[in-house]
Amino acid sequence: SPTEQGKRLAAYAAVDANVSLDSRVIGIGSGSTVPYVIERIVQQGEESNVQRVFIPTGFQSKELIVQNGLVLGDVDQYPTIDVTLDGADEVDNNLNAVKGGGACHLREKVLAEAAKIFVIVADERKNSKLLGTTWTQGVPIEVAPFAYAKVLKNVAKLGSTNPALRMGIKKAGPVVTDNGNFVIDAPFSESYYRDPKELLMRIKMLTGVVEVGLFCGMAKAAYFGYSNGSVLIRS
Ligand code: DER
Repeated sequence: SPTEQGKRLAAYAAVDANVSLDSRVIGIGSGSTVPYVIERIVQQGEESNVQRVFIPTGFQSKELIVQNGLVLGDVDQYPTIDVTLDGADEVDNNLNAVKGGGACHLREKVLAEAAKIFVIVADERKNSKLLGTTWTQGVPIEVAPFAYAKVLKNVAKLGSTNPALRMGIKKAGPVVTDNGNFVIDAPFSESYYRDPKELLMRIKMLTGVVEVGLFCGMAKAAYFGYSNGSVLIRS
């Protein structure tokens, strides 16, 4: 499909430009675009990959690394990462991103922050001028289960319209993250997204919030793959 082609194009371009022989510790994000990042890295061959260690951002990410025969590492052991590559739900003109569609954004943000270079890979749908334009599901917020009802009330007071606990599809009850927490999706009107850093700080301060799916000023570059075969690089 066009978006799969776009994901592959973005991932290949990002790996070719950012994963060199001296990239030894590599952070791998979550979602449906990062498998193409792994695909491209595997194509770089055994001899380069045997020198590398790959740090996951959750169960799916770990499985990707292990199933491709790559060396699995832990962020405790490798606190500094050469490059982290990850997807996003939406990216604005200033490379601020909404992340957390896959409920993995706590570990994703840890690895994004720990990396010398954090690179976003995405298909064309994620390229927006302003957050909240194409991604209308709201800001993903990882919360301590004990506090979820309080956070729901308080994020509504902050201005969110109809914040909701993210429920499982093939699982009764709420989605539970790799860290054992819940996720609240908090939609906001366009005006709130004009200053994503301010929105991030206001949500993060709410008691019970573990991490917020707004990555502000973290990405060095974003690669968008288009179904017409082109790749747009913003940095
Ligand atoms: O949850 C996340 O932030 C993931 O990176 C994810 O949302 C990216 O999604 P996709 O690569 O499947 O579009």
